Amino acid sequence: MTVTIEHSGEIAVVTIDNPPVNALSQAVRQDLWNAAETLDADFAVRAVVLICEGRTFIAGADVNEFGKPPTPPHLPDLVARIETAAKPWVAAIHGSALGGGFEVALGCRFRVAVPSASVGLPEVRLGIVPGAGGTVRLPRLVGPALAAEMVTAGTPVAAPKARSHGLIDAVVEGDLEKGAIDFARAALDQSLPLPLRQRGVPAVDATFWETITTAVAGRAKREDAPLRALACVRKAAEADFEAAMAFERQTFLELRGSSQASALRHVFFAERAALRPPELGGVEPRRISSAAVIGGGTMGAGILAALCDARLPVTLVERDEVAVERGLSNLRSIFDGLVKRGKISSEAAAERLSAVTGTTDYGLLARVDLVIEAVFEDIDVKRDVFSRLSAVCRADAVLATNTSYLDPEEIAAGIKYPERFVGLHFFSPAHVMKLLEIVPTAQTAPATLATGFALARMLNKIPVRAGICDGFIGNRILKITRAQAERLLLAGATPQAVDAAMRTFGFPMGPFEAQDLGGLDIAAFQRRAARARGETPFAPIAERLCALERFGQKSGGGWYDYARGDRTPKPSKIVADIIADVAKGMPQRPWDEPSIVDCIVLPMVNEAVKILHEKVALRAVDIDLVKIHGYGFPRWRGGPMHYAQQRGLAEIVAQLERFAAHGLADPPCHHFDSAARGSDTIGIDVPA
Ligand code: 3H9
Repeated sequence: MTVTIEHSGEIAVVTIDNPPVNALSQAVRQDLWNAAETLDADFAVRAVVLICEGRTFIAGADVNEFGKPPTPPHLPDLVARIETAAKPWVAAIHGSALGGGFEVALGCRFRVAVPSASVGLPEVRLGIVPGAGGTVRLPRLVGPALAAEMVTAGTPVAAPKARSHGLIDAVVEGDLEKGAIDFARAALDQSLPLPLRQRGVPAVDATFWETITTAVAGRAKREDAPLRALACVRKAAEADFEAAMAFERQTFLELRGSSQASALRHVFFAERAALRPPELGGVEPRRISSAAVIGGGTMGAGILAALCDARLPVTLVERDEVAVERGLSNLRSIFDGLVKRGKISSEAAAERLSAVTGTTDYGLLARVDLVIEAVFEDIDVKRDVFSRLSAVCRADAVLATNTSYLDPEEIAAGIKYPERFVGLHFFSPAHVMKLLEIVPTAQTAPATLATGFALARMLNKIPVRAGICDGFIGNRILKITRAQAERLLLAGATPQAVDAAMRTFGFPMGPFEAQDLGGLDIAAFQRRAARARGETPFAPIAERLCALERFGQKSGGGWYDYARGDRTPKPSKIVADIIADVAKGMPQRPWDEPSIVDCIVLPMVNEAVKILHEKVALRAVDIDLVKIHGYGFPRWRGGPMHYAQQRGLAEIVAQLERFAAHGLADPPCHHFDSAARGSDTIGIDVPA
C-alpha cells in the first residue's frame, strides 16, 4: 500500500509512501484516486491533508513509465479528481514538489510548505512540458508572466519566495503535519477560494507574448520544450480551461516520444547512476572532513573554492609566502566574483574564506584526510610534491593528483602506501565545471577510488572513472575534435563555417572559438610533449599560429582576430593565408553544416568506441557524461554515444568509410564496424 489514510478529528491525513521520491507511479495514482473516493463518501471528514513520507513531497510523474503506454488513472484526471473533491485538500510540502507533484498540489485547494521546501515545474529539463495541467493552472494562480518563467526555465522556487509570489499559501515552521492540520481547520472557518479551474487568467499587455517568445527562444537554443511550454501557457491565457488542458496534453504526449526527451531522460538517469558505480558497491569510502590543495594557480584556486563550497576546512600549500598570498588572492577573486553576480552573499563568502589556511609548511598536512595536488603539469615538479606528501601525510590519507595529461602511474612512482593514491581530473573553472574524471592507478585501493566518488558527491560533481591513456576520456576525444576541425580547413572549410556548424549542432562554441578562449599555447605544450614521446600530433595550422604567437584572445589573435578589449571573433586574413598555404595542392570541396558536423562528431564517436573497448571508459554512458559536462556536447542530444545509437550505427560506419576514402578521417574501428554489421549496440545502455 503506497497511500494510507488516518484521521485527526474531522481532518483526514492522506500519506504517500513510495520511496525514493514518492513519484506518481500507476499504483500511487490509483491509491490516491481511491482515497479521494473514500474520503468524499466519509461524512465525518471535512478537509484532507496530503503529505508524504521520506525525503520529499511527490517529485513528479514516474519517469520510468515514460517509455511505456500511459495507464489509467491518468495524472490529469487524478488532479481533476482532487480539485473537484467534495472536501478541500491541503498539500503539505517538504523537500520538493516538482512536475506532476506540483501539479497535484495545484489541484489541492491550498498549499503549505516547510521553509526548506521548493516547488516547480522542471519538465523542460526532461524535454517535455507539464502534462497534468501545470501550464493551465499556474497562470490562473500567479499570472502568465511568472507561470511562463517557471515552465520555460524549469527552475524550482524556494518556499519563502513561493509564499511571496502566492505559489503557496503558508510557510509552516515546526511540525509539517500538525501545521497543515491546523491550517486546514482554520481554513474551514472561512469561505473557500475557487478551485483554479474556475479562475480566470489575468490579462497581460499587448507586447508580452512577443517579448517573452524572443527571450525564451534565445535561451532555449535548439531545445524544443521551452517554446512548446510557453505556447501552452499562452493557450491557457487565450482559450478556456478545457481547451487549454487538451492542448497541453497533446503537446506533452508529442514531446514525450521525441528524441530530445529520450536523450534528456538518458542523461537524467546517467547522472544519478554515475554517483554509484556498481563495481564499487559495498566499498566504504574513507571519511573526508579536511582537505588540502597544493598549488594556488587557476586550477588550484578553483579546487579550493569547490572544497570551501562543500564546507570543508582547507589548507593551501605553496612554495613561498608570495605564492601563498597569490593563491589566496586567486581564491578571494573567485568569491568576490560570485558575490558580485549575486550567487552568494558576502557573509557566506567570508565564512567560506575563513575556513582556508595558507602555508608553505607541508608539516601542517600531517592530519589532513585528503590532499589534491594542482601544481604545474611537469612530471618532476609533481613527483617532488608527492615525495614530500608521502613523508608527512597519514598512511590512510588520500593523495590525489589533478593532472590532465601526465601518467598518474609515473607521478605516484615510489610513494609510500601507493594504494591511497588516485588521479582526480578537475575541469576549469573547477568550482563551476561539473565533471570530475577519477583515474585510478593499478595500485589504487577500492576504498581510495570510492573516496573519489564520495568526494564528487560532496562537491556536487558528476564523477566518471577513466583509465590511463593520453588525455584520459575527455581530452583524448578532444584531440580528435581538433584534428578533424583542422582537416576540414585543409579540405575547403573556413574556421567561421566550422564554428557555426558546431554551434548549430548545439555546442555553445565552435572548436576554434573555444581554442581562442582557452589559449592555443596549452595544446602546443602538449604536442611538444607528445613529439618527445615519439608521437606525431596533427595540428599543422595551429603550429603555424603558435609560431606567430597567435595564442588566442589573450594575445589579440588566434584562429580569429580580436580588436583590443573586444572578444568578438573576426575572420583573419593571416589565418586564411596560412590555411591556403598549408592546403596547397589538396582537394578542396564545398561543405554544408551537416557534413561539417559529421566530419567532426562521427570520428569522436569512433574514438569513443576505441576508448570503451580498451576499458578506458567502463560504460558508454560515462563517455556521454564526460562530453556533456566537460566539453559542451549538447545535453539534449544525450552525448556522443547516445547520439550515435539514435542515429544508427550502420549509417555512421558508412559515413566514416566515405570520409576515410577521401583521407578526411580514420576508418571506423574494428569494434564499431562489427557492432554495426551485427545491428548490435556499442555497449550503450540507453533507457527506452
Ligand atoms: C513529470 O512530472 C511530468 C508531469 O508533468 C506530467 C505527467 C503526466 N521518477 O535525484 P536523486 C529517482 S516529469 C522516477 O539522487 P535527490 C532517481 O533516479 C518529472 N524516479 O535524489 C534516483 O534513483 P536511484 C518531473 C525518480 O534527493 C532516486 O530517485 N520531476 C524521479 O538528490 C533519487 O534521486 C522531476 O524532473 C522521477 N520523477 O533529489 C524531478 N526523480 O536511487 C526529478 C528521482 O535508483 N527529480 N528519481 O538512482 C529530482 O529533481 C530529484 O530526484 C529530487 C531529489 C530533487 C526530487
